[in-house]
Amino acid sequence: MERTRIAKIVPGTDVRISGFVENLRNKRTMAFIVIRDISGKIQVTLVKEEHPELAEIVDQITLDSVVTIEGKAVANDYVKLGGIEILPEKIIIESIADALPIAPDSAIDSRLDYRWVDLRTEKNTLIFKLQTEMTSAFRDYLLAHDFLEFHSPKIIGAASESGAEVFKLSYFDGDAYLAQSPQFYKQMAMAAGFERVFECAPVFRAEKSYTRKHATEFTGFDLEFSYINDFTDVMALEEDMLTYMLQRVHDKFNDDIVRLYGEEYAVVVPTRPFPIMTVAQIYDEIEKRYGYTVPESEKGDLTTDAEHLSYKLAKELYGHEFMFVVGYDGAKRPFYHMRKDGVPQGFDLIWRGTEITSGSQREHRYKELCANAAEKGLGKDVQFYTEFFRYGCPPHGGFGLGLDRLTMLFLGITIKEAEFVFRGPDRLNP
Ligand code: AMO
Repeated sequence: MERTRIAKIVPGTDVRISGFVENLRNKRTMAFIVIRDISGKIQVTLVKEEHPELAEIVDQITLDSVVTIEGKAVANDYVKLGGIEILPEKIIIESIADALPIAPDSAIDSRLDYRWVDLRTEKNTLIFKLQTEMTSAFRDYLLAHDFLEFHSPKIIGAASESGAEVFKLSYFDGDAYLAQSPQFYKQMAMAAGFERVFECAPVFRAEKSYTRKHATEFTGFDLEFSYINDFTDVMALEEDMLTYMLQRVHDKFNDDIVRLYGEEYAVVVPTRPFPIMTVAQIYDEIEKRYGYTVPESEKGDLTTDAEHLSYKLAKELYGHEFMFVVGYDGAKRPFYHMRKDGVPQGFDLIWRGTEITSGSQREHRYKELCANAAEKGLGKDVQFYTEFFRYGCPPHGGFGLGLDRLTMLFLGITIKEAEFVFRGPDRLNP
């Protein structure tokens, strides 16, 4: 007999199910076992007198053991779980579980030590169901807009963002680095005439940050496209893509999110256009409204506190969860951003008070790009990259979206919980 997923069980049929033992009440005359698979839970009801051989098997079962059960699915209004139960004819123990080392309310680091056990709950599997819907919505959107999905190398010969935050590894007789971004390769694809590309892949940052939003390895959703007029085209595409994704997540998962994470995380499908403010305007407003004064040295960039306050501001001024931020100081932005009158032609996008994206129009003119690099003291290191712009390259722009950040903001969790397996300065296992 073929296995049926629990959510697909129809009363009145013979079924074979497999899953973890979620709950077990082993009484003198009856046994009630709740079985859980990824799709749902169901009760198995054993009348011991009718099947003494099965009663002996049930005596051996522990919580979280994996079992396969064959029997008849019957409707029963007294059964709380969906009004269906299974009357077993066969029980196979696939794997016996020891007592679990953690509980859902254990400290996060213990939970991460036993991440595979931690992930068994409905609440935690929702994180990854949601992530699947997000990436498939992005893919569907971009494929419908003529993007190619490409895969850029993660072992590279030079730093791709900033030299300070790069992991160095030994590579035969020399050194190599783990890619901090597909940035240079997205742009290489523009020079190759691909016009529109995206990638969903690991990104590595050697940052010793212990915050709720930093990881040393995360998943980047990156894209780049050609023949833009200016960076507002890039913002418009991101706005459209995110709205499409949020609508899909809303339609499929809003009820589950509210039930498992709370009403405050209800999915809000945004109105368009998203609000846009300059860094200076945000500082002005949050000083006036909330008494926040930015330290002089941080003025051209948003501090983490200002980022949080910008959420309050976006809600007060625009009734919105998103805020595009523009007008950063050139000194605070990467050399590959195009500049107009010294102002970088780029933006960050903040959602619920946390940065989820950086993007810009890129400098595609060889001479100007080399000058920008030289100004930042980058010469030889980025020569392989500046070469991409010597033999013709369309004007282009793009952005990078942190998938783990998006996930954590959806559910109000930290990045440690939003990643399947978190990587941070003190965590390399499991
Ligand atoms: P940036 O460095 O801002 O831009 O990264 C893009 C997005 O990636 C996410 N992110 C992180 N997520 C978890 N842990 C981290 N340590 C971390 N660092 C960044 C954030 C961020 O907005 N090349 C540019 C993108 C571009 O211009 O296309 C870049 O990498 O969500």
